[in-house]
Amino acid sequence: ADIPLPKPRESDPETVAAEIIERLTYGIGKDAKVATPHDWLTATILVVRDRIIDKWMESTRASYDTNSKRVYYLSLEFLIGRLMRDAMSNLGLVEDIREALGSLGVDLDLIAGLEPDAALGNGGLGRLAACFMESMATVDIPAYGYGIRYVHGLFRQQMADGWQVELPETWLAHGNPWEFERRESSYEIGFGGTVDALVGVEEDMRHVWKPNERMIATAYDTPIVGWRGERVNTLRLWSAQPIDPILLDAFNAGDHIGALRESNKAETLTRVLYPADATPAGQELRLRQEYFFCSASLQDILRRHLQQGNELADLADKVAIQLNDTHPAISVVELLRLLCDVHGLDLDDAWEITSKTFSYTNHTLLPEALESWPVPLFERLLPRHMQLVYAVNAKMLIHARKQTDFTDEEIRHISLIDESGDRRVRMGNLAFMGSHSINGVSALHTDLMKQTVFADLHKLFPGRINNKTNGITPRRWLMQCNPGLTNLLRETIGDDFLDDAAKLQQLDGYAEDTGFQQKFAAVKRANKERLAQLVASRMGVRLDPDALFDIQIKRIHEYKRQLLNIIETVALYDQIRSHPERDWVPRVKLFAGKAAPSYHNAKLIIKLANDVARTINNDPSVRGLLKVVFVPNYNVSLAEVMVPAADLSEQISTAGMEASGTGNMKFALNGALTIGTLDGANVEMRDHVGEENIVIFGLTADEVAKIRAEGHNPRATIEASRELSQALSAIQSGVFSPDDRNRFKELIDGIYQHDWFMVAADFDSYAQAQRSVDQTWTDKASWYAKTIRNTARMGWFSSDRTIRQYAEEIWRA
Ligand code: DL6
Repeated sequence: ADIPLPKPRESDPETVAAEIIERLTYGIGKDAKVATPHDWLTATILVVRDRIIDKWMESTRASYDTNSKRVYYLSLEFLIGRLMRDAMSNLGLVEDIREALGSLGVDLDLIAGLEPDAALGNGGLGRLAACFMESMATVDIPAYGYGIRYVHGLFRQQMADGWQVELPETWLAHGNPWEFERRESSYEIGFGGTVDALVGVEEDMRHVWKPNERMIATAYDTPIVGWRGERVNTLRLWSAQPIDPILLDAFNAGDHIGALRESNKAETLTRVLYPADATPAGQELRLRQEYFFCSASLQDILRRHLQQGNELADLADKVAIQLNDTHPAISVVELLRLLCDVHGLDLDDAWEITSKTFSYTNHTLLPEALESWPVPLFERLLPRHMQLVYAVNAKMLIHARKQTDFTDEEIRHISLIDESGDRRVRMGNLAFMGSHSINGVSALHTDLMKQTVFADLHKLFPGRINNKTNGITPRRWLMQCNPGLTNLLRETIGDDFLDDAAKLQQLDGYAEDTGFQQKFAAVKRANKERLAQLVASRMGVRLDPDALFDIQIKRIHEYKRQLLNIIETVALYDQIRSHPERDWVPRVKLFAGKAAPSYHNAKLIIKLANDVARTINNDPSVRGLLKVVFVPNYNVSLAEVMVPAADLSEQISTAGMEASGTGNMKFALNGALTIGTLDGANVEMRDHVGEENIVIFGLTADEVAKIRAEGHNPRATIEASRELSQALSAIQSGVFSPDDRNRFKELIDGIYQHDWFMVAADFDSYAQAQRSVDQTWTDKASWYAKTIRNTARMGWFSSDRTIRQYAEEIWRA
């Protein structure tokens, strides 16, 4: 029988208020009189969630009914942040809920601020996955995100005397009202053991993997609602559970700890995001995590496919699986295994289905970030997969050998086994071979992929590499984080841009309009006041909202060159002190970002930023002209306050090293001017906003490659620049670290000795660009004309556009 769906709920404030009380009473068991703010938050989320579920069921039923092609986004990271405001805003409920809560004496903003920031990711790649989930729902693509339900997401960063200290993050401490545990969607996952080949005729030989370790993957589903609530998709995160929660025999024999061994082992697997992989144990855990979530996801995908009455031969017509970087690359051989060993297909057929089903996105050219696993580890943990890696490799290398123009060296690069040192399995090559599409995330990055990391595979499979420039969801990164600007835009150009970010272009006509400029400036100032309040309350530092807010927020990495920014800050500090008579533009330099716990230089850079901040902020001679702040514990929620408050956005990576960047897009959309190199998506941003509306400096990617190949003499460059040499020697000699004069010596020595990241090479050009920013700032009409044009012309960088391109050109969904 056609069982009806529940009737959609009304959303007027009175109904909502009554439901919140009902949830508080019957869902949480609390009397409103004693309810804590967390109880109110949970009750409110449950009321919002009910409205999402109505749509969720509709969306799921529709996909089943039409048996339409589904997209599966496999990612080890989803940096989703808080979900309540996103959901309320996409459903158009914010004001009704504010009023409903107000009638109950509860402040919406206060409880919204208590929602934990789900940090199931490290940075750009994870945040992109979150934007994509929202955009896939918005542009009406039936899609599932698959990942891991880490108990502890990215660490909480605390500062101890300017040093980064990592503390565990506990986003699940108060439970998670967004998720649904799906015990019925559980799969067995194996590790280790042996492989038996069942005797038969050669082609019919079936392999049976007998793992010696097993655990269960259980699904937790979170609904992801698209703009205007039209579609709700599912983010399915896997949690590991033991098959036997307790070994009773052992327990009864008095071995109380040993009895829980299995349980601990399983729970360790999904406990922490990105286990430090400097040790062999850390590496093994990481590979186990990857295999665990891929195997569970693929078993789930095949079950759904077959349950709908589809054939395995039709898999690629009904299923598109996107591999988010190499982390899920093991999926290629896991799908082969399932098709051959469980469903009885022969290897050639299975390979054809596999490579038509998968596509792979590369997010970095950094060699250290392209994963590879030691062969002995891979073979011990996944013996059947190792056989399949060799089988695929043989196929590919024979194919390459047949192309007469392949040299031995090219064949060595193509091989799935890196034999240049200890033998390792190359996951990038596996993802490439097992996919029909391999995409980069900006035009420049895609070109460089073809020329560098995948040059030989590109030669073997021309046409597979394509570009999909990243994007950001304008819902979170404009409408929610910047309601002031959103309202001003609606007043000025109407509501069309809410549904189609390209319509922001209509704002272009207002760029020179003085009245509009004043309103735009007032919104920016209010956002700066909000950030100043946050900084004052968290750090006790007062910021002047009339100063130029110059912001660099992102992971701390040498290639992202926070160091260049700090050195230029030191040079500016020297200049202001030497020439107090000049008309200096008051600046606040803001930094935020986390360093990988084992990344020594990145942690030193954080310490340097803090040491420089302490010295400058305590020096009366630059008071009112220069302030430096490192805001601790950067996360999505902090970005939502910092991005709308920026006047200047720092996107200054060494050209050729940042795959795309997405922070660059968020700032420009919110009316900041970008100072940046021709790197990643900055290049396309320049094309869209116009070169007069962005401040570009420094070496190009080609120039960096040339200099690196030919060798450069950083010492000579430094000596030729008085400002740079003075700033470097101040840092190196301990001016900012009187308690440990040698603290930064090695860091600065690196610039003198090799300057791999071109800090010295780009310094003068950067400093000049900063002074040109000062000049524009003093002409406010010109400043706002440029920043308004940035907002107007950033519509193309909506992740809706990116997702449409994936859907049309890769997924055909
Ligand atoms: O594609 C999303 C994002 C890019 O915008 C950044 O440029 C890039 O650095 C980042 N990559 C990562 C880590 N990559 N790996 N592996 O986050 O991806």
